[in-house]
Amino acid sequence: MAKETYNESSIKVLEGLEAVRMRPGMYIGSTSTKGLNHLIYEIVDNSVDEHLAGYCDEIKVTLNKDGSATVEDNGRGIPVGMHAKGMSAERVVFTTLHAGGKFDNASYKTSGGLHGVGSSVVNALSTWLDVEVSRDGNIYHDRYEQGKPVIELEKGLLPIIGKSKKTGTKISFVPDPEIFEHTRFKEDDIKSRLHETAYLNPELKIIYTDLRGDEPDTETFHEPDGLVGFVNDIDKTSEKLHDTVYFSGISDDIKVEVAFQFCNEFHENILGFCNNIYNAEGGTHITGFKTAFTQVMNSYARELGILKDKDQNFTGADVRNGMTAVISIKHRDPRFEGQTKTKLDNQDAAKAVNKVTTDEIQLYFDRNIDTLKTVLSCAEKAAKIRKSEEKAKTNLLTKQKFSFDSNGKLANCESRDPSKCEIFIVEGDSAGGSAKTARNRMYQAILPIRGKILNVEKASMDKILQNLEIKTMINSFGCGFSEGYGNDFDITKLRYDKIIIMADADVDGAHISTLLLTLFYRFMPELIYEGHVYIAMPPLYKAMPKNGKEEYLYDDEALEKYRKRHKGPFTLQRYKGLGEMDPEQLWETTLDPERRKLKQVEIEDGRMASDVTEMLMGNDVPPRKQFIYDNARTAELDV
Ligand code: TTJ
Repeated sequence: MAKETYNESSIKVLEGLEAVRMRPGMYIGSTSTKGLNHLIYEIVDNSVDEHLAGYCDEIKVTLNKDGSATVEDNGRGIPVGMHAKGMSAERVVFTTLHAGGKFDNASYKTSGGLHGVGSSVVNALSTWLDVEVSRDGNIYHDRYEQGKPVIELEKGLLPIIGKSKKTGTKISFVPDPEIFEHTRFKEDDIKSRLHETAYLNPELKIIYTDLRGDEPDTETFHEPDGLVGFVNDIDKTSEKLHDTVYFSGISDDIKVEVAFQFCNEFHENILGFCNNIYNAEGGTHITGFKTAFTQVMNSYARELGILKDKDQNFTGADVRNGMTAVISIKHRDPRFEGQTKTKLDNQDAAKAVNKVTTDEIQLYFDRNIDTLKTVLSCAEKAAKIRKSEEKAKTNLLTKQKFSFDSNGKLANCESRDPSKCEIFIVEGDSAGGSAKTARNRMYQAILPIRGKILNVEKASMDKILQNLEIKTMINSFGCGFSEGYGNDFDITKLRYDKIIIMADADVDGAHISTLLLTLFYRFMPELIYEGHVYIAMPPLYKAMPKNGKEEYLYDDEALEKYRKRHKGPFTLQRYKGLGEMDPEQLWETTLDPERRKLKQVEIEDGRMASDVTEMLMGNDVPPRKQFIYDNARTAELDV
C-alpha cells in the first residue's frame, strides 16, 4: 500500500477503526448472525436517509455469490469533493466514526441504539469495501481493506472510472470472517427488515436479489399503503373485526403516524418506530399513544352509556384487547435508553403522540360509529375476563409466597447467586429424572415438564394463569410476568442467568421449544431480548471406533466430517431422544458447561418480531418448525 494514502488525520482515523475491530460488539451489538445482518441495514439506512431527504426512491440490495453484499441507490451520491480534513468527503464518511452520511442537517437521522453507528463501522469490519459514486456526470471509485483505503488519491481526489448521466451510490462489501462467527447473510431476516423499511416508507421501492443459490431470488418491496399495509400484514392470519384505522399529524415539530386494527385475539401487539428504527423496548411514543387511547375510549364509553356512573373505567389493557398497532414518529433528536438502548426516551414524543392521537382518533370515531362500537365491545369483553383473571392472579401470588424450592417438580440448585445459576426446562419425566441425577446441584436447577404445554396464543389469561406448568415457571424465574413490556415484570429479580430449554431433537421437541418460546416472548420478552434464553443441543449420534476415543456428533454435518476424517471401522449409535441417555451421558453431552452445546435464542427486531410471533402462534405448522430449525442452525454456540 502506498504511503501517500495516509496523512496525519487519517492515521488518527484508522486508530478509531482499529478500536471497532477490537470490540465489534460495542458497535454492532454482537458478532453473531444478527450483528452480521446489521451491516447491511447500516448501509441501507444511509440510502433511506437520502430518501427521507427527498432525493432517492429506489434501493437495490443484492447478496452476491462471493459472499459480498451490494447496496445501490439513486440518490445524489455521497459527496466526493475535498473535505476540511484534507481528503475526499467520501473517505471521511467511511473512515470516521459516527460521521455516517449525514451532511444534510435538514434530514432526520436514523441514528439511535445500535443503528446509525456509521458506515465506517461496516468498513472496519469488512475484508474489503468498494465504493462507486455517480455524480456530476462521472463515476468515482474508492476501495478499502479491513477499513484501510487502498487507492492512492491524486490531490486528494478519487479516480474517475467512467461516465454516467445518473446519480447514486453503490457500496459492496464482504464481512470479515476474522470478526464474524458466520459470514452468510440470513435471507429471511434481511427480507423481513427490508419489507419493514418499505412499509415505513411508502414511496420507496426496495429491490432485493439473492444470487447465491442456483436460481436468483428477486423480490421487490414497495408498500404504497404504508402503515396500513404493515398492520394488515401482521394480522393476515387473524380474524379482523374492522378495517385498519390510519391517522397522522404533526405536533411540536414531531411527525406522528399511527395505524391500528382489532382482531378476535386476546393479546395486544404494539410496535413503535422512531425515524424508521424499531424500538423493541417501546418508549415514550407508545406511552403517549396508550394514554390517549385509554382516555378517549373511556369518555366514549361513558358518552354511549356502555360505562355507567357507578362503573370503573376500562383499564389500558382492556381497551387494547386484540389490538395491533404500529406507531411511527419522526424526531429530530431522538434519545434512547434501556438495556438494549431501544427504548425511546424523549418526553416531547409522549406529548406529541398523545395530542395527535386524541385529536385524530375522535375525528375518526365521530364519523365511524360502527368501528367505535366494535372496539368498545372488545374492551367490555376484556374487562369481564380481567375480573375473573384478577382472582386467578391472586391465587398465583399467594402460591408465590410458598417456598421457592417446593415449587411443582422443580429441583432447585443450592446457590442463590443468579449470575451463576441455570435452570433446565426438560421435556419428559424420564429425561427430567436423569437430569436431576446428573446435574451440578450447586448451580443447575431442573424443571421437568410433561408433554406439550399450553399454547398461550390460543388461550385466555385466566386459563394461562391456571396452568400448573406455566405457574411453576413464572414462580421459579422470580420476575413475574406481563403482557409485552409492562410494569409487572422485573428482570432484576431473575434467579437464573441461563434458562435452558432441553427437548428432543425431533419435531415434537421443536414444537415444545416453540410453545415455551411463545410463552417467554409473550409474557417475559426481556428474557429473550437480554439473552437469557438458550436451547440445549443434545447430540444426534455417538461414534464408537474399534480403536480410539468415542465421540459425540451433534448434527449430520458433524457425522459427515467424522466419516471423512475417521479411517477404520466404527459403530454409530443414534440417539432418538433425551430419555435414552443415562445420567452420565446426559451430563457429558448436554449439561456439562465445558462440553455441551447451547444455542442462544435471538429475535431480530422490527417486523421480524411480529413475523416470529406469527410463525410461533399462527395456525400453519410448517413455518413454526422453520423458526426453531433456522435458529438452531445459525444461533451462536456457547461452548
Ligand atoms: C449528502 O448531501 C449532499 C448530497 O448527497 C448526500 C448524501 O450523502 N447522499 C447519499 C449517501 N446517498 N446515498 C448515500 C449513501 C448510500 C449508501 C448505500 C451508503 C452510504 C454510506 C451512503
